[in-house]
Amino acid sequence: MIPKSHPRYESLLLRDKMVKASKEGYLADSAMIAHGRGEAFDYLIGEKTTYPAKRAMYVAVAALLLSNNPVISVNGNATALAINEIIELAESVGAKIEINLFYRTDERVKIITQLYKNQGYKDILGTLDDDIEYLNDIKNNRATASKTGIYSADTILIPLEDGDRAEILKKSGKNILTIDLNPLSRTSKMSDVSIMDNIVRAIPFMTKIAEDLKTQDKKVLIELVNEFDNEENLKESLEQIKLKE
Ligand code: PTJ
Repeated sequence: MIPKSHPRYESLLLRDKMVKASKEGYLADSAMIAHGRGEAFDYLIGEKTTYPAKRAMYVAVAALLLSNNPVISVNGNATALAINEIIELAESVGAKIEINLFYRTDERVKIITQLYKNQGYKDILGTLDDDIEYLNDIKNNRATASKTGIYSADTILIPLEDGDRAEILKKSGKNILTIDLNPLSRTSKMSDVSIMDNIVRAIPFMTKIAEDLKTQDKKVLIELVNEFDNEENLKESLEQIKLKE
């Protein structure tokens, strides 16, 4: 038990979730390394949601609401840190959820499928019995996608995605939204909308934004998306990283 008074309480709580998930056998071998890199960036932005991240979140939610077939892609880390929040966001914006693993094994897919079902979410895609296609005709695990999900999606939210998969998804012509604490990552640079924030803060905040944007005129959402410049926003995100006290 971590005492609430501990100065690193929130951070330790997330580590605890990762350790538990690792013991349950559904994390990639390198999941902890990815988490540690995220922690380091989070530390440098003061573990707070920055203004450019908020701006990107509004745009990402608008894009999800405007899409015909939006999908939220989930991997081991995202599931360990924010399973319930992801389900809530998906339900709020009308997006599907697809298991999309960089290090895909049947065993990991099976466990993650069950975790979503245990939370009452029955429509999870990318499962072992799903109809799987290959994006851009690339016949390897990096390019697998559910026929009714990522394969036919127009917009995909990819939290904590590896650069290789982000590139394959981008090349297949999709609108790519990412949540990645590293504004210098290939994924962040390649995406249409990059949210430099911790998934545990970003996802619930996006659900709140969705409740607001759903009441707005479609024109407002289109304007939000059209006026956004990801490169400029990433530059501003980078400026939020503080190397001095
Ligand atoms: O479950 P799998 O097999 O799909 O594998 C998942 C990982 C995350 C291991 C895989 O996709 C991977 O290797 O990713 P990378 O290349 O390490 O990229 C993950 C990115 O997410 C890095 O840029 C991290 O800084 C960032 N990141 C880590 N933790 C968080 C985060 N971004 C937002 N919130 C976090 N909590």
